[in-house]
Amino acid sequence: FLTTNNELGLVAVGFSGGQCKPGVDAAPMALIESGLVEQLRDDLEYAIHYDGQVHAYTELMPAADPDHRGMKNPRAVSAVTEQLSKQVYAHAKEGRFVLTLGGDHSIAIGTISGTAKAIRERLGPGREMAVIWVDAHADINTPETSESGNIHGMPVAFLTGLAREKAGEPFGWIGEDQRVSVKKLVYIGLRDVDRGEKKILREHGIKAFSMHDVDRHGIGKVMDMALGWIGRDTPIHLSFDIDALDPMWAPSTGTAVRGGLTLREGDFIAECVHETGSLVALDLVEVNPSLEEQGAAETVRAGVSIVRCALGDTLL
Ligand code: HAR
Ligand code: MN
Ligand code: MN
Ligand code: MN
Repeated sequence: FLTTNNELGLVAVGFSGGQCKPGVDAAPMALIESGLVEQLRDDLEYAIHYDGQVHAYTELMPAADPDHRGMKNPRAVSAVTEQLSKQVYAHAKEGRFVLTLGGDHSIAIGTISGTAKAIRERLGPGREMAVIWVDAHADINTPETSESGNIHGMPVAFLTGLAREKAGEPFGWIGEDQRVSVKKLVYIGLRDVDRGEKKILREHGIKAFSMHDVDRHGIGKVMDMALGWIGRDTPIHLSFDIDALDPMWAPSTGTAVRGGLTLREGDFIAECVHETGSLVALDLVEVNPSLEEQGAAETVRAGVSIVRCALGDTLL
């Protein structure tokens, strides 16, 4: 209802500065080389708007980037996500579905801020989109609760306003119209949540379905509950971290955690969100083809499968 028919904006983000392991920047090219764009165009019949580039944003890299509030590469991540936010906003404003291929999960600061602003403008006052965050991790550390200083563990804190910066500081560009409220956020797949993050989730009453919930209820019931929490006719931005999947299906990722979703459970989540008709954007992040190289092709294949399912591929 909010995306015009089968128009898709694709943004390829080769950025790894939200964490310390090189290689996650190569994921967009690996996904594209595996035929993702042709599949979306030919099998799923999307009209694809793509500038043909994997953006590395090298022109935005600061000469010096000392730690700020304990964050590593704060200016680089801030500059990249600010630019990405504008790119995603431009697609979303045209009513296109926005597919962003990362990159580490810090890039969600750019993608979600971009769609949040565009969707707010389209919906009018008092209404906002929801975010479904599928991940082994909650990525809701503030700079102060983070033990690693890696910004890919903090995007949700900046997007919800739990972490804030003054204008001129890194991430000071994030405005109120680019944020999402904690009540519109739902997690699925959590199993490696830091102590400070658990406190944040509890104190703000954030809806979260851990692997324990998936085990207890099954993924079908979990999706009913997740989508029920969001409610009908609410635009949804799906941010899918490949490490939500068990390392058996997605070994090539920077912070793999055992005990995750099966590939079918991941695909099922994507299928259910597609079926709502309310999905407006998808991020696929944290595929790192240079890690566990024997599993790289399989990890890329899993990523392609998630994207296809979210974009309407069906089994029958
Ligand atoms: N919670 C840890 C931290 O903040 C690990 C975060 C890992 N994050 C990702 N994205 N791989 O989900 O450093
Ligand atoms: Mn993540
Ligand atoms: Mn993760
Ligand atoms: Mn469909």
